[in-house]
Amino acid sequence: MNEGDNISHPPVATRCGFIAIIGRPNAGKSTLLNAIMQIKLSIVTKKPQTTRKNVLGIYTDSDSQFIFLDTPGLINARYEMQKKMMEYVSTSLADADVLIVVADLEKITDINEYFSDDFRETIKSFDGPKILLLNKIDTLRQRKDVLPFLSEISQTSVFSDIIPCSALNQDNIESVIESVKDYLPKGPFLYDPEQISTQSERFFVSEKIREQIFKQFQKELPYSTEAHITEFSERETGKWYISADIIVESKSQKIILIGKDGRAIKRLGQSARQEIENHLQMPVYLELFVKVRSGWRDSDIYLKSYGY
Ligand SMILES: Nc1nc2c(ncn2[C@@H]2O[C@H](COP(=O)(O)OP(=O)(O)OP(=O)(O)O)[C@@H](O)[C@H]2O)c(=O)[nH]1
Ligand SMILES: [Mg+2]
Repeated sequence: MNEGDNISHPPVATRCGFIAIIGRPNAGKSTLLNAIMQIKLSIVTKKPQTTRKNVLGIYTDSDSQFIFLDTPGLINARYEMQKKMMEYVSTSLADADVLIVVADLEKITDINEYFSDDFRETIKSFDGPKILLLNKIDTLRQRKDVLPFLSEISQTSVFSDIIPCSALNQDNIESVIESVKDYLPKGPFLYDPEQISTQSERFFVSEKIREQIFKQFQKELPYSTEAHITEFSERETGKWYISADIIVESKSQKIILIGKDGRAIKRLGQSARQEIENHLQMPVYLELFVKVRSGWRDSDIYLKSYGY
């Protein structure tokens, strides 16, 4: 018997908890999740309302497990789809131990205007530690008028911590992680430390397609469009076949999506396939079909079948 075999070590005190990331559309919530995870998990575009469903990211260090929930930006819902988006925000708040509110320093001019009554109510409804991230500090060089806002916000007692950061440049993200860690409840890990999400590859693949639609098409079209995976199978060894329906609201949108001689849909398919291959780390054959489903954003049946 070796010396020391009988010495019992006290169990390492681990921490584990859920953190909801909320804020206005385009504030940088998904960019923040990706910066923390060090992997592109959640889709990001320049357009607001990119995120429609919660995206769950699990970040585990030596003694703590952080389960982040990226959520859709807070809006006044018009369509049934947007109501579902806001329900995702509510459920993530109900599940969370810690709240991160992401504010966009590039957009803020007036504290009362930025934190509208609805936004304040949502923040207030959360009963736990709240951390305010002042995101996009990299844009501040162009804006001195934000200084009064910073001093005003630092006087509020709503937030346990206020942290300036740049999710895009991955600046000060360690402070965000440290701050959250202080508030995580003590407890065992809920997931394997190697696991980074609980969501299916089908979900991430449909998100990659939607991301390219947001990037390649303008105006209302991305907002009226959904990507729905209909087949995800290994037809030949090592090569995956993915078939997806692209749902639009009208015939005219279908024409735009397909483009002259099918050029637009071809370009969309090529870039989506690249993103999917990067994500899955394997070769993929991607087939896209455009379908008109008028009123899908207000139809419970369609929304349900698209995973809302
Ligand atoms: N300059 C700058 N841009 C940023 C920063 N963080 C995010 N962005 C940009 O802001 C835009 C929106 O970022 P997202 O991460 O998609 O924002 P979001 O809050 O998830 O938006 P929704 O999903 O629409 O609610 C993108 O163009 C990002 O590149 C930052 O720190 N600095
Ligand atoms: Mg987002």
